[in-house]
Order: sequence, then C-alpha cells, then structure tokens
Amino acid sequence: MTGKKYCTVLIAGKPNVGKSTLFNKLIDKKLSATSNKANTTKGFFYAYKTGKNQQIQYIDTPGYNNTRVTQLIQQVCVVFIVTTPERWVEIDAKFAAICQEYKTPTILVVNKVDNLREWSSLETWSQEIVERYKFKDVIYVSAKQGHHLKLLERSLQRYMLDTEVIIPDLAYTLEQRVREIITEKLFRTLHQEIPHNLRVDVQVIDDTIWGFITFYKASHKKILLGKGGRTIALLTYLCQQDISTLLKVKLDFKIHLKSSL
Ligand SMILES: Nc1nc2c(ncn2[C@@H]2O[C@H](COP(=O)(O)OP(=O)(O)OP(=O)(O)O)[C@@H](O)[C@H]2O)c(=O)[nH]1
Ligand SMILES: [Mg+2]
Repeated sequence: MTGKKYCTVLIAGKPNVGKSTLFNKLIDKKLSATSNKANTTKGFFYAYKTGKNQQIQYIDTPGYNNTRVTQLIQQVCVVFIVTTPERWVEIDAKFAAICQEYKTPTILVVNKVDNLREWSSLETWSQEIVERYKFKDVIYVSAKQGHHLKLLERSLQRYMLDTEVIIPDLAYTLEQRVREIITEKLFRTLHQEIPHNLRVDVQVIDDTIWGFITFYKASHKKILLGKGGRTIALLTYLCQQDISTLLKVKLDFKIHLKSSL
C-alpha cells in the first residue's frame, strides 16, 4: 500500500438545490455555471481535488433525469444527494432507492442552511430520511458560504480506495470554460425560458474571444440586445470580468448574435 487514497463522488439532486455551487466550492474553482433558475447545468463536469495523500473526483450533474446519472451511480464510490431543509420529494426518494439497489453509499447533504430560521425540526426530519433510505451520513452545509464543507470531505474518508495513481486535473479547454461563463450570465440576466432556447459557441480568433449566441426566435434577439443594446453590453461586461479572473490577463471578448430563423 502506498498510503495514497482516491475517491469518486457523484453530486446529484433536484434542480436548483445548489449542486453546482457545492461542486465549485469543493474543487475550489469556478467551473460550473450557477443561477437561481432550474436546469442551469446541462452537461456533466468532472474535476479533482488533490491533497497531499489523497485525491477526490467530484462530478457535477444536470439532475436526476439522465441515463448517464444512473450509470454513474454504479461506478462511483459515493453519491451525495443534495437537498434543501425539509424539501424531500418523491423524485429524491426514487433516486435514493436506486442508489440503495446498486449498494452505492449515499450521504444526505442538506444545503442552504444559512437560510434556515428554525432548526428545531430539522434533525427529526433528516433522521427519518436517513433511516428510511439507509444514508450513511447527513451533513448540513451552506455551499454558498462554504460552511461545513470540511465535514463533508471528512465523511468521505471511509469510502476512499487505496491507490497509487494520482490523476492530473482534467483540463477543460478555454472555449469550454468561456462557454460555461456565458451560459451562467445568460441564465442570470434573462427570463426563465430564454436561456434554454439559445445555443452558445466559443471561438478564439487572434487576440479576441468570441461568444456566438444563436437564437431561434426574433423576439429573443430583441431581448438579448435590450433597449439601446443595454442587455448585450451588460452580458459582455459580466463575461469579461469572469474571463479576466480566469485568465489573469485581459483578452478582448465580444459577443456575436447569430440567427437560426
Ligand atoms: N442561500 C443559499 N443559496 C445557495 C446555496 N447554494 C446555492 N445557492 C443558490 O441556489 C441557486 C441554485 O444554485 P445552483 O448551484 O445553480 O443549483 P443546481 O442544483 O446546480 O441547479 P441546476 O443546475 O439548475 O440543477 C443559486 O442562486 C445559488 O446561489 C447556499 O448554500 N445558500
Ligand atoms: Mg447546476
């Protein structure tokens, strides 16, 4: 044995419970887009947190309704089922039952406890779920504030595998990172249904990063532009800020709207 440990963790849960916020905090990077709109995350994100003698792979997911999620349950060491206080619904129960069926250890992660005013019933509520769905542990966290994330990491220790291999961090391309930044700003700036109906592509041409946003309805173009071009200017500004933080240098960033009418 080498003393090195490795673990893979699937982060699952209903839309909007804070899966991506938790993922970004755990890996200490802003990788996955977050917003207060449901279904912001469209794909899967894989990232590693590498310590001196251990490595944890976290996987952010687009929600329960995906066959890949079900496949991953069978491959990972642990599943975090993320929920918010006293919001446990049938779809959570169904997913927890699938994890039980595959005998994959699950940890109940109760997020957004910073919003909680009344704690008295939380313990009874969570204990009932823990017992019914055979969760190995329950951890109350605030992903946004970064509270209790160490407890969460600690809860993984007994599921770590002994392995010699330390895998280098998966490098997402600049285009992939910028695409996620633009997606996040679209979700944060526009109304509920619009970002779901846009396509984002990124290309680096000479010294400029171009974000191509394809729209499928004339009304969406109007909304993207905003009055006197205000919305697109705000979007460009917000993206530019995150891109500068990411690259540590200022690269020119432009948005181009493309019609698919
Ligand atoms: N108050 C509070 N808000 C949080 C916390 N974690 C996440 N949020 C907010 O909850 C909203 C949803 O967060 P996301 O991380 O995008 O949620 P998600 O589960 O990945 O959502 P989908 O990708 O749409 O499934 C965002 O507005 C976050 O800022 C938390 O610990 N406390
Ligand atoms: Mg998400």
